[in-house]
Amino acid sequence: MKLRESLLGGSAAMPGASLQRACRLLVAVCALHLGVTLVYYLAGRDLSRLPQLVGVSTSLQGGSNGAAAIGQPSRELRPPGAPPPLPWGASFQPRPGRDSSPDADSRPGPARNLTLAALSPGTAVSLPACPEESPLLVGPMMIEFNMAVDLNRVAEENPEVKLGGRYTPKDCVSPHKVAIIIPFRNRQEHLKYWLYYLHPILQRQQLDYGIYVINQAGEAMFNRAKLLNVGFQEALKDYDYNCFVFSDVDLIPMNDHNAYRCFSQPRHISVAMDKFGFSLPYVQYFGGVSALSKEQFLTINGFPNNYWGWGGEDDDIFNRLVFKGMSLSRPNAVIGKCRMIRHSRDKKNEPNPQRFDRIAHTKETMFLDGLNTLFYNVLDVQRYPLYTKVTVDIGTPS
Ligand code: UDH
Ligand code: NGS
Repeated sequence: MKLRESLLGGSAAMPGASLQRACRLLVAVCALHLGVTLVYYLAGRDLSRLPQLVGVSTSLQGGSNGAAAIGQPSRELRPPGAPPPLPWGASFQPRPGRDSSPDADSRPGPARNLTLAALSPGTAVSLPACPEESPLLVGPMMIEFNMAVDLNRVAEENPEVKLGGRYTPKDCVSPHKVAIIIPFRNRQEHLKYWLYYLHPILQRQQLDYGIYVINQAGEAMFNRAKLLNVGFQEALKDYDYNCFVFSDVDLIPMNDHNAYRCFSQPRHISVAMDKFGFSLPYVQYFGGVSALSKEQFLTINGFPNNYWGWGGEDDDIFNRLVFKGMSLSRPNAVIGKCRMIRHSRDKKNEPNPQRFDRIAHTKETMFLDGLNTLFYNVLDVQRYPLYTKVTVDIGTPS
């Protein structure tokens, strides 16, 4: 009775006034409820506006430029289930295809597309999953190499790229945790162009990515595939990457619909290079830029370590994929167009005379040479604003 009295304003209150107060209280509670519901609803639809709505200042503001997506969708080179092509340098039939079921193609279902993200200590909000195709893509791009690139300016123009060349979309959660690995020695001018062009593209693709330049120390013969193996292992020390894009430093995509991420089959990305007349030089070609999920990479025991000098290592990788029953995923030749920076042959990267013999024996050697026999010494790790440079001693040909 006391409680009832105090709720209604005490025993001295008139019955009409008490009823009025009770009604006001009820209306206030309803308004509060409506307000809270509205905030949660809007938070689920457009997170960039949440801080303004709730009056919190965070780095979640800003984001999309809303550019419309154009261009054709990517497609698989061969229909699912079709037998993979013959290995390069081999004359026998590989095992029948099996789906390597990587994480990269699987999208979160409707009930799982919200992820908790810290807004400020003690507060958590749900970020939506990034859409299957980014709304930020612009399609075909002009690529040229006739201007000077200042990396300080590139860093200023990409303020959301964090030290070491790390980027994570702010407004959504990307399933594509991509380490981009670049084999490197003495190509700083090419690297500048690569960073200038690729950072904006990778951000528009809404990837959760990091850039790793693996710099071969010393003057010994160059070894591209071993450097890529090192990149795989070193990147995993930083973050739980689930996808690895292996890119030559001198190749730039001409269309941002060419996704630098992983697919249910190993992905060949540089399928229409200008130097080959915007087509493949041969059907098994897997050089230039490619992407393997962590699972696909582990399945083939990584890449070979014993291709010193130019040529054949990409064909060995192709053979490994085929021998493990995988096929290739590729964009079409329009989306897959890319430009190479013209240059002369590097010193200490002359054609490897042993390459033909090696690619004829991939099947026997792939589990005797690869990640399980990878030895190297990291000499230095430098975190620059736009990339992480790992300088490594990978030894000399044995
Ligand atoms: N690379 C270096 N430094 C080197 C050699 C290679 O950084 O000294 C890296 C770089 O990322 C390059 C990649 O390894 O893009 C592949 O090098 P490559 O020499 O196998 O392939 P590329 O297509 O040149 O760059 C092929 C020979 C060009 C001869 C042209 C004659 N007109
Ligand atoms: C093949 C090489 C590949 C090389 C491709 C394209 O002949 O390693 O040419 O080379 N295979 C062998 O030599 C066995 S390119 O024109 O890009 O220098 O990737």
